[in-house]
Amino acid sequence: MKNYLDYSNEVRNALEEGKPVVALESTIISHGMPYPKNVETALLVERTVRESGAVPATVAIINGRLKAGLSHDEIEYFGKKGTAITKVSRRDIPAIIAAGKDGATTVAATMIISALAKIDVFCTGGIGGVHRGAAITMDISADLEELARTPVVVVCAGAKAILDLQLTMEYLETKGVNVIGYGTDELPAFYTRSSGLKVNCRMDSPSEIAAAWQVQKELKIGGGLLVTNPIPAEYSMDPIYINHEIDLAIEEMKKFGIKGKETTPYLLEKIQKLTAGKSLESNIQLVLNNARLASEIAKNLK
Ligand code: PSU
Ligand code: MN
Repeated sequence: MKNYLDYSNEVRNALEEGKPVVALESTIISHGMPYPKNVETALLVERTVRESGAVPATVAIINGRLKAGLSHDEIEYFGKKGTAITKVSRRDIPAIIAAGKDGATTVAATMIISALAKIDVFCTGGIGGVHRGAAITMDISADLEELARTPVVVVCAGAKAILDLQLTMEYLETKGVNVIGYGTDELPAFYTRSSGLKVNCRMDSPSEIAAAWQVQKELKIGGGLLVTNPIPAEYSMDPIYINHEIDLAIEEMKKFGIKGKETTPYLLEKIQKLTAGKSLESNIQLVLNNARLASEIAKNLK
């Protein structure tokens, strides 16, 4: 892997010493939040991981090199360039490396690089999933397929209602992905704590999650593990309000004929505008909350 992957000194030392490490993605920086909040948030998430007793490894591709651990300047660069940096999922990795380009890694791509870097736990905000209307569009995020095949624990706040959450759960069931609700029986819906859908399995402590992960690895069951962590109640949004804004954003998207990999970034930006930044504040808080849980899970791994 030396031919493709660079560790930051902090991440390399942590892994060599067997310290807990938490991977973080970079599409959320370049395509998921506006500048400069994206940079502030990325640095705050790193700080939260450190304060929780783990080492953060923000993952990206720079000049064709896979990176586990970015400097503050590199995070600033990804935030400032924003959507000018290519959004990189599984299919994009080889060509971006071969061309020596930069890439902001999605959940799928960050899982692949985390697994190569021997990092077991990855913290994000929301995963991609089955989009509404997928029966016609076939728009299903590569994140789901990655959860089916790549051995990483992904901590998220569920998925946004821009997706069809029921179909997303069905897809994960078919693919054999365990969806854990942390302290809840219900799948959290990102901005809100509940969706009306049941998770596969409820767990109330990081040690339970770590133990289940250890068994999954030892039995070589394969694939990842999805941990869904509800947004703290004080930051959760009114479901009627936010779902209305999401519906408006989807209408706009259809009107402008937005498709493919542009869909998710378009909807994220539109929702932030429609809610005058309120959804962004919730988004930031739920990521910090996930960073704390991911760190605790990493600390419980042997
Ligand atoms: N959902 C969010 N914020 C995000 C994303 C999803 O609430 O930033 C990003 C993640 O990087 C995720 C990607 O992996 O969007 C999914 O994109 P797509 O739907 O094109 O697979
Ligand atoms: Mn898609």
